[in-house]
Amino acid sequence: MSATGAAPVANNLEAFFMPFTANRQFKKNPRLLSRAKGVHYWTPEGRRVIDGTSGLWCVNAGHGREEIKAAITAQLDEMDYAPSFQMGHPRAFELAARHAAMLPGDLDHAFYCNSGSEAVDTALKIALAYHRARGEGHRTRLIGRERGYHGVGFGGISVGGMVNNRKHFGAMLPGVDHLPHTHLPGKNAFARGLPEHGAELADELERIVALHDASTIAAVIVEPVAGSTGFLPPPKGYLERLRAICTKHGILLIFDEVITGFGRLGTAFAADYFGVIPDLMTVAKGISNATVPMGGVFLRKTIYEGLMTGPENAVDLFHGYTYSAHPLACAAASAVLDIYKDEGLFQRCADLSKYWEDGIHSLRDLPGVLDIRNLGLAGGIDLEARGGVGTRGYATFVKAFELGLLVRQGGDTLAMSPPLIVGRSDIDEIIGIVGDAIKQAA
Ligand code: PXG
Repeated sequence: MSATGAAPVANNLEAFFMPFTANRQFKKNPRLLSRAKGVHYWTPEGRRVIDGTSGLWCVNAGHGREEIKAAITAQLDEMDYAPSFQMGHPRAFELAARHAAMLPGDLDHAFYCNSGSEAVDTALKIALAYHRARGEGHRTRLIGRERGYHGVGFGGISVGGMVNNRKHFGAMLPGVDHLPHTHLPGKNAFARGLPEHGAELADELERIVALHDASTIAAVIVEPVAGSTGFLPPPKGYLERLRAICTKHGILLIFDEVITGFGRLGTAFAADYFGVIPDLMTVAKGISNATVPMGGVFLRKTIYEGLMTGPENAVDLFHGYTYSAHPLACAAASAVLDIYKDEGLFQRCADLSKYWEDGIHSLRDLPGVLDIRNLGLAGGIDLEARGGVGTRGYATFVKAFELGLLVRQGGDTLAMSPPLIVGRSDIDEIIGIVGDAIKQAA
């Protein structure tokens, strides 16, 4: 290799330290994707693989969208980069106005960053800074939930509830507590859509408030539908109760909509689907259809205004990223909003969700299937562990890939979230392959 690293050895998989991956296992038996269009990937050998997961829950409008490519290219021709600290560029303001116009309730301001993890850390910091600005700097505690996934920043893993994402990384943020998770397979197994039982789990917040006192609690952060942990729609009435308790105690409610935002449930946001409006909302993934990394925090007018109380010449929030509102990300995000609107993709998702529900629940009698959950165009399947936790799940994921389908696997749970442009025949194909994979890997 040259001193500049300019001549890599062909097919050498060693140097890339892969994220969230069993590196040695992967490098012995790699699974590569080298081309994508519509709802499909292709491997370097030219084998077609249907995308059952929208990449990583992010390519909501499907792959290779020419409109987004054109917008990014045009922006690159016009201006590659401009700072957003004490400077601005038109596309950032235009995008924020478009997002504000589509947000529910009085959520009407946008702060941009580059990923879901950054969005979560940003939202937690805004919550703390907001309370401090209004003279309630004693509100410092952050409440998350067991099994929650809020990315991999120190803030996100602290409020998150996935033990493997936490246990390696020390003490994390102090002053964090957790609500119980809502997975009750004993009561809710094979629920279609929202499970019946478990709304009372939101009342655990009252117990946490009683323990710490509301005056010490800044915010509660939850995924309206827990994604990474295996897709857990909330019990009926749960989010409404959480909202009511937060309001009663002056605690900010943050919805982490990194997965549910931009159409996954058949509405723009889960907040619309449930009719429950948070104080802050984190987004990423579908915001730019994953073409250029982007994340964001949407906030209520009152929170934005609450941070505008210092002298006019003082910085309002000592927070931001070099690439906040990157022009290419803004161009991509604006183009994908056009696609969502012109093609009615959120409504399309809503229209297909019953077909998807029937499809995924048709797998319930296959060997080892313990539970199936669904909402919008997404779902999770729990398999009975066999040969150690995760062995069966991994074998099923590999088998599905061999059969031509990309699914997500965590432990012995499979998750699926196809692009919102899928048709019924694509759904049939996805369900058919996942069923075959479950049978063949049994
Ligand atoms: N919040 C939520 C709710 C997420 O799902 C993040 C924050 C972090 O986003 P970034 O962009 O920093 O990765 C996520 C990410 C999976 C899977 O298969 C899910 C995510 C990422 C990778 C895989 O479930 N979600």
